Amino acid sequence: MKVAVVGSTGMVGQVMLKVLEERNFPITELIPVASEKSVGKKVKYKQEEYTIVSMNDAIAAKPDIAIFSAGGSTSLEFAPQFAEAGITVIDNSSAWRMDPTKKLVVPEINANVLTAEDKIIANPNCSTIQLVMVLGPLNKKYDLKRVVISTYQSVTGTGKAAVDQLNSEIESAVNKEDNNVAKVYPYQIFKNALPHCDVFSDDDYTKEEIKLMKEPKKILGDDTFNLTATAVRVPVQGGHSESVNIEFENEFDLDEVRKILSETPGVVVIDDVKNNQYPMPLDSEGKDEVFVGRIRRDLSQPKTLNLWIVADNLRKGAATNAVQIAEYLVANNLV
Ligand code: 2RA
Repeated sequence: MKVAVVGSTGMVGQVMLKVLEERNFPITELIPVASEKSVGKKVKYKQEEYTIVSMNDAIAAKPDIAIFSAGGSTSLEFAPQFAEAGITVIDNSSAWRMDPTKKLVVPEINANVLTAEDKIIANPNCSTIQLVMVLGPLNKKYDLKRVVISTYQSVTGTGKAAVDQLNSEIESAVNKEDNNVAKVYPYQIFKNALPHCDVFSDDDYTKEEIKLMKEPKKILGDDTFNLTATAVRVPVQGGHSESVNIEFENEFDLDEVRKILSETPGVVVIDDVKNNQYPMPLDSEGKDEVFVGRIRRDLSQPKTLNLWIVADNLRKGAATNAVQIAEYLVANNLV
């Protein structure tokens, strides 16, 4: 397989290269792509250096698959050009996710919707991916009625500059000097929590919250339940955490819920509060699983469950999910 990684110098792009290597994806030729200013620079893959090429040179090289993590505007401009050239695009930006002609895929949940005709495939938002990995199997069994999500999102979701802001603020606090670091967020993030992930829309929800309220319905192929979300940025780097309250149409049994989730590929249940065992971002960093714990009945109303979901937003929340889509395409001769 000739594979292009578009946005290969970014945080997610670098993790994509790492995941492709770890999973030994059948690459015969790697084509790293980045913005004009990076053309000619090198990226490492399997202990070898590869020279970054331009978008047009990547199209001309005619890879079989192009995995994009280069932002929405770049994807809107170039994904159709790659697709036009017969290249299958897996895009990590939000550009195509809610486009009715494009598939939005978490392989463990809805890979079966993919066909050879899908030339631009959307990778869901990181906080959506870990949520639907849990909602999917529970919806099948108990039928979702309403979901309330509060997220606690890693600064890695914003990018390298945000990680630099957090680390610099920590350094300033330790050294007791203000090093005037460039601020990505409107406020200090160290020792803080910002209820502000992405930009605010006219209805006073952020775009991140709207993604969490819309994308799960498309992935699950089910418009019969409702969601509401509050997305919060916290000074964490290992992954996104989500407190989720789920009301079902039907009654459930807690032991059966734990069994269903334990048997779901890609999900790991860590739920032993008597021994302080529950998922944490510090433990999820660098892993591909979605971790679930604090599973308990909501005592305030029937047929309602509380739980806690944690995953590395750069891996299962982005790079690994995209690579798993590519693996499915190859395994099913769809590319
Ligand atoms: C965030 N989910 O965490 C968004 C984009 N990665 O900022």
